[in-house]
Formats: sequence, structure tokens, C-alpha cells
Amino acid sequence: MSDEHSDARDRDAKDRDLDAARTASTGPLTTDTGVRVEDTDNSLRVGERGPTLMEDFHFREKITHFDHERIPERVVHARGAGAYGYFEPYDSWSRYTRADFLAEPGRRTPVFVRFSTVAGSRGSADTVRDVRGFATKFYTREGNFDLVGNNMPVFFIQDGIKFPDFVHAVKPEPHNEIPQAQSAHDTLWDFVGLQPETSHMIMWLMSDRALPRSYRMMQGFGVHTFRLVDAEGRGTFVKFHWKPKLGTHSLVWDECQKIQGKDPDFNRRDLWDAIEAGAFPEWELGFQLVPEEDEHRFDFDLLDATKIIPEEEVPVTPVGRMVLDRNPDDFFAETEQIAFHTANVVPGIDFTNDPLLQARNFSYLDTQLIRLGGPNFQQIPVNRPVAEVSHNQRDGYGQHRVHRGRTSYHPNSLGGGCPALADADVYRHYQERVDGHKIRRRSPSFADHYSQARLFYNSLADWEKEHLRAAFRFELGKCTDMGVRERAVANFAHVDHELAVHIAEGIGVAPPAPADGAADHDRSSPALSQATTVLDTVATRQVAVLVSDGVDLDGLRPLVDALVGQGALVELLAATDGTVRAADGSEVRVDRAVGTVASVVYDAVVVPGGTAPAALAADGTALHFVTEAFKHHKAVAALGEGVDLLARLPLPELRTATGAVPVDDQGVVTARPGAGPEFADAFIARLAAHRAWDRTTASVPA
Ligand code: HDE
Repeated sequence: MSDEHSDARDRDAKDRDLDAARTASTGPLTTDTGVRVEDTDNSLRVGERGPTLMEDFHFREKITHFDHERIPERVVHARGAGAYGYFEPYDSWSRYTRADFLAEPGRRTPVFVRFSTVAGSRGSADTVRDVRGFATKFYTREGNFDLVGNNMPVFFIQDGIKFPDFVHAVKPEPHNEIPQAQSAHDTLWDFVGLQPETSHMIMWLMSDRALPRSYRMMQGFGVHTFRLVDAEGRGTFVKFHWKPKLGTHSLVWDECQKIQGKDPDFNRRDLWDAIEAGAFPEWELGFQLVPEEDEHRFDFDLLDATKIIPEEEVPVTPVGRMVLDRNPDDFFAETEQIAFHTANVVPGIDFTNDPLLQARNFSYLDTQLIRLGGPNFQQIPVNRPVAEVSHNQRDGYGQHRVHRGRTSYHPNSLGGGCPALADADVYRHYQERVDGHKIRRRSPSFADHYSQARLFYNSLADWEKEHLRAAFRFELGKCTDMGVRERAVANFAHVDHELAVHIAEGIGVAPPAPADGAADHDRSSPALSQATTVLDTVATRQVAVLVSDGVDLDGLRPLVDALVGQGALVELLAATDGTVRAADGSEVRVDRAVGTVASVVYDAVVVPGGTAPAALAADGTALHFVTEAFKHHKAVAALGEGVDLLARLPLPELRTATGAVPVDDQGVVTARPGAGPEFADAFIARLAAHRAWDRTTASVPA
């Protein structure tokens, strides 16, 4: 590819493309054909009280367009949020792949990323227990490459032919369309109990990975084994990884359920706000590379999408970084109409025979035809490549190109032989020898459904295991059919007998006997635990400060300055919006009335000193705010008289441990008047740790 073509030009090209499509609602109101309209409030009628006239073309056009505003939502991943940005490699990766966008360190390729939940409808809440989609479209100079991944590294099934079964099982039950965006119901668990290949992914789904704190704080995985192909046609197996710069962090389940009501757009809003504030989310792309000759070196099959390659066996090589720095202008035009397709690959990236990937290569194109109404969806601005497009495909719904010339076939002489076949920079499929019988059979190398489910469980910290066990009890406890509960528990006895007994005891079924053929090893992969993630930054964390008249601003300021200095967002909440009068007599502007938010949408809470606590203590909302934050393991800071407020809360652990007043313990940081800089440091360290997971909260009211 010619290199006078700069990366800025690639981004400009994409922006120009989008610019051409952008319209601002300025100037006079017109019809779709540009005729100016003088009244859009009254339809044309016979007399003031008479019937409406068919000839009111403005009325008919307006209503007709409205009637056709909806397109089918995605069958899965219907709810999502997206953003533009760029990807840049750290190095040249041409020793593994001839992919042009990976060839030159620092060269930027424009991207669009769409994050999503899987099971819910377009209008469902964000913080449900679910897998998250992480789909990236790279607009490379050699065409679009779509990496359509998830935030979990494995999948529920091994063969795409089971996908409709799985999706029907997890979606709302068909007779009453209940429950929305929930896996906690009979049909999903019925399927799970009967289809053991789901076991590994279900362990991930029951883990904290299903409850991301933010789209900006979750990993992404390509899931399948793909193939990189170099300029000589040599292949290397690859698994794709995205690692978030801010670390991988989760909410707690009680919090998730409450956020579903308090702010159903929690994850979408978080992504939008961060980008608007200039705190651009960033991920590192990584490769796990496996030479072709090592294909059979593992105790699982690389073609089996229910398996990971443990990072301790094949480390993740850092490849480049992706930054999201621009929100879309129009949700429907961009985030809704973006059309991902696993078969959108560029020279140097190829498939393997993973039967799940093969099925996806059929499904994504097929689904766009119904969703976007015909074969010209690649012409929609968000889908258009920056690479030049030239072919003989013509006509179809929504054709936006005006083709010139009389030829639309190949070979031709009348059109000068164009478009001509290229011999350089072309996509060449990897040449693999394949032979065998036509059969409908799963490879025996796909048969072990439990070893890696156990590996995952073994790798979790105690608090992560506790959350996972509680999730199983919650989910199965929502199933009404006892047979469904029993079969599911019996299945997980193959993963960990103690786990299965624990679940059984919580859901009123007989503890299962140890299972024949159960996984039995104590291997673990520390990289799978969120305890090993980034825990040293408070950037973009949201801190609530509860204020009222009399607040001691001088005592509070060093803490707020330190937090803001490190990129945290601090909001002052009071009983009402407007201002409060501080102890020094100054007026302080309040960011929000406490009743319009809740502790669940913040990462931490601060109770300052001054006479404030007396007023706060009289307000049940404030007491609840702090208690709930404590319940959800959040960092809590109290200063001066604020410490007295903590002492009034039902936090028995702290009180018995320390007498009447909680002290610096379990993520709670307190200081009587005169807090020094070490106070801010201590609080910041607790906040950076994300949550005080060791805190005992069982007896704290929710
Ligand atoms: Fe998808 N999947 N999928 N999927 N998937 C769709 O495509 C499908 C699978 C994933 O933000 C659909 O455009 C089949 C694995 C994401 O627009 C559909 C199979 C992984 C998104 C479809 C799978 C994914 C989709 C629905 C099994 C992780 C959202 C609308 C063979 C690696 C993309 C659409 C976006 C969307 C089919 C399995 C991720 C129906 C048949 C495994 C992130 O085509």
C-alpha cells in the first residue's frame, strides 16, 4: 500500500464520509422533496371540524415515515452503545501477518466499537447479568476488519447449529415473554442442565464478569482461534484479547438490580460521559500466538470455542492500543445501523475450522439483510470502508451509488475490462489441506466440558467464588421446575462437588452425589481472577460527597483536590439542589439533589465534617446512602463530625471491632479534625482498589 497515505488521512476519509451524510436541522422546515412547509401542527381538513383530506401530502409523508421508523432489532445483542476511535500498533507484526494495519508502529486506523448486552431487547436495562458484546470495526486501507468479540473468552456452545436453541432458551419465555434480559428462568437452566458443553461459559456468566462496572473496564476476547497469515502464506494460530487500561472491574449483584431502576442507561451513559469529558477509554490489543506445528499440543482442541488457552501457557503479547475518542452524532444512523460480520476480514487474517466461527460467517451477513433491508447496507455511512470499493454488484433496495458505464459484468471489453482483477494486495485464503467423510459428528477432542470450568473456579479469589455461588443460588432459585434445578446442580457436581452441594442447599434440592467423570485437578490460572487486575488508578471514578449547611469546606478541600488531581469525578450532593452555606459562611454550589441519584451510581462516598452530619442524620436518605455504599463494599471516608454519622449506621462489624466509632479499616477511612495528606492518600488507595471485598457485609441492611 502506498505510504504517502497518512493515518490522519484514513481518519479524515472516514470523517469526510460521515460528514457527507451529516445533516443539521437548520433553515426552514421542508418536506422530503424540499418543499417548504408553513404549518406542521394542523392537518388539512374541510372546515374547522371536518374530515382530513388525502391531498395533505405533508401529513401523509410525516405519518408514513413515522410508521416505518423502526427496523428489526438485533436478534441478540439488541441493546448497545458505540463510539469512534483509533487503533495503533506498538510494533510491526508483519512477521506473523501481512495485515497492512498491523505493519507499521504508530500508524492509526479508524475504528468504531459497539458494546452490548446479549439477551435483552433494545430498551432493556444495562446492568443485567449477561455476557457483553465487544465488537470492533477497523476501517483499514485494505478493507474493513470486524473483530466481533465478547467480554468472556469462551462461548456456551461448540457448534453454531445449537445457537438458535441456546438463544431461544435464554430469551424471555415464548408464552408470556417473561423475563426480560434475565437468565434466571427455567428455560435457560433447562437447556444448561441438558447441554453440558455450556458448563464453562455458565461459570463465567455466574461470575462477576457478567456485571461490568463499565464498558471501559472490561476485557474483550475474539473467543475463536483465528489464523494470521504472513506474506509468504504461512499461518499462525491466534486468539485476540483486549485489556482495558483502567482494569477489569465489576459491580455487585444487589447494586446491579438497583441500578436497573435508578439508571437503566448506566453503562451507556458512563461511556458517553467519559468520552464527552475527554477521559478517552483505552484498551490494549494482545495476541496469543500458537505456531501451526503446535496445534495438537494442548489437552483441548483449539477449534473448540468453549476453551481458553491459559495465559500462563501461552502469554498474551501486547500488540497495540485502541482509544475511543468520539461519540456518534446519531444513535440510529451509527450505533444501530452498524453491521458487523465475522467474515469481514482483511488480507493476513483468516479463519479456522471452529464450527462456531464457520456458522457465524454465514449468520452475520444473513441477519443484516433482514435487519437493514437489503444487500446495500455496506453503503450506510458507518459501514462504508475507507478502502475504495469497485465491483459489478448493482441495484437492490437503498442503492446509493450512481454507477456509470454500460458494463456490470466480468470479463468485459466494453468497460475497458474494469474493474480489473488485482494481483497485489489481494485477499488470498489460507491454503489448508482438508479431507474426510461427510458426517454429522462432534470431534472426540471436544468432549471434555468440565476441566476448564473447574480451572476457572479454582482461579477465583474467595470473594469471587462467593459471588459466583450466590449467583447460582439466585438464578436457580428463580426456576420453578424442581427437575430443572436438580439437573443443573447435578451437572455442576462435575465441576466442583462442594460448589454443587452449596448451590443445592440454597435452593432446596438434595445435595448431589459426587459425579462420575468429574473434573478433578487443582490447576489454576491467576490471570482469570479480577483480583490480579489494575488496582492503582482512580481516574474517572465517581465520588459522592454528602453536604449540608455547615459543611467544613477547609477540612474537605485537600481530599477533593487530591481526588480531582488524579482524575476522579467528585459531586456534591445535598437534600435539595441549589447551594448550601458552608461553616465559613461561603455559598457552595450543589451538583445534585441526593434524591435524584443513589449510592449505587457512585464508586465511593465521603461524609465531611462541620455541623453537616446532624442534618444528614435527620435525613433517612443520607443514612441509607452511606449504609448502602458500605454494603456494596465501596470506599467510605468520614471527616470530623462525619465520623459520628458513621457511628449511627448499622455497621456492626466496625462497631464491635473498634468500639463506638469506625476507624480506618476495610475500606473505611476516618479522621477527626485536621486530616493530613495521608488521609487523602489512604482514601485514594481504597478507591483505586475498586472495592473492599474482604469487608463483611452480610448483616448490613440492603
Ligand atoms: Fe453473535 N450474532 N452469534 N456471537 N454476536 C449477532 O448479528 C451468532 C457469537 C456477537 O454490536 C447477530 O448483527 C451465531 C459468539 C456480538 O452489532 C447474529 C453464533 C460471539 C454481536 C449473531 C454467534 C458473538 C453479535 C445479531 C453462533 C463472541 C453484536 C445481530 C454460531 C465471540 C454485534 C447481528 C453488534 C450479534 C449470530 C455466537 C458476539 C444473529 C449464529 C461466539 C458482539 O448474526
